Amino acid sequence: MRIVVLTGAGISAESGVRTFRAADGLWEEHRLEDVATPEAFDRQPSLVHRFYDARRAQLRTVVPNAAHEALARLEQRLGDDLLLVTQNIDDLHERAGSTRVLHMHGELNSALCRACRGRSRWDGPLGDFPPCPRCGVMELRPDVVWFGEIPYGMDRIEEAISEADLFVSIGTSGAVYPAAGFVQVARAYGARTLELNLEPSDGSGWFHEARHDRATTLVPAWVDEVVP
Ligand code: BV8
Repeated sequence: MRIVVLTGAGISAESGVRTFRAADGLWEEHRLEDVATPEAFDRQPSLVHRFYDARRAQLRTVVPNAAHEALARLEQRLGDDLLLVTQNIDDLHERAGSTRVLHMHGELNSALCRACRGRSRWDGPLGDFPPCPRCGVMELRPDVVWFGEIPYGMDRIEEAISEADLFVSIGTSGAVYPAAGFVQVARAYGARTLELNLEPSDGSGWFHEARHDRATTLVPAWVDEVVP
């Protein structure tokens, strides 16, 4: 069975990584357009670096949870029949053992050079404007996909969804596109669709089946169904 899994901030919530739209969500404190757009970075690079440097530093204080671990177990059994697409920029899927992970919105532990377009592994701060390890120019930015920018890996995602038997969405509110539209694409290609989320998402009605509870409860149980 070929499966595409899409994850969002909800899968990392129980690891202590804040979500975006919850009452204590990131967007409560920061206006999206002040920290997550290329225009914001042009206007106030230090403010934007502070926002991402803090999230990058927090990564060292959190660990994967049972939902991340269950998906790593699923990959061990399905191999290339599983593609894990995540909107998350944290590294918890990889730290749980997943390898076939596509970060469509980029990664905290990566820096993108605006001069040479090179992407470099990066786990320290960027707020002190260090030189690019490749071209030496001090034009590094967080390697995340901001609003108005094209997500990574869209062709590979579209191809995997077109061949999938099952599309599963985990821990996402379905508020941000193009990720929020994947369920409709999956249905159009004839895949079965399943939502695993704490509450109904904005696109809940598009799913053949929806289960609502915490990811650490729903995901291990679902994986045990797929690969007993
Ligand atoms: C683009 C990186 C062109 C940075 C992010 C169509 C209609 C309307 C608008 C648009 C449209 N098309 C494009 C747009 C504009 C825009 C958009 O969608 N705007 C929204 C606000 C309306 N999209 C873009 O600009 C995108 N680019 O469209 O380019 C294009 C299009 C197609 C093909 C080629 C080119 C780029 C968007 C990417 C922006 N960058 N992240 C950073 O992280 O700082 S988005 C960021 O916000 C996340 O990555 C994620 O995508 C989103 C947050 O959503 P979630 O992850 O779902 O988190 P949220 O808090 O909302 O929800 C958490 C859920 O978990 C909740 O449902 C909750 O119930 C649940 N939950 C909580 N706890 C648990 C749980 N579930 C289970 N267990 C728990 N314990």
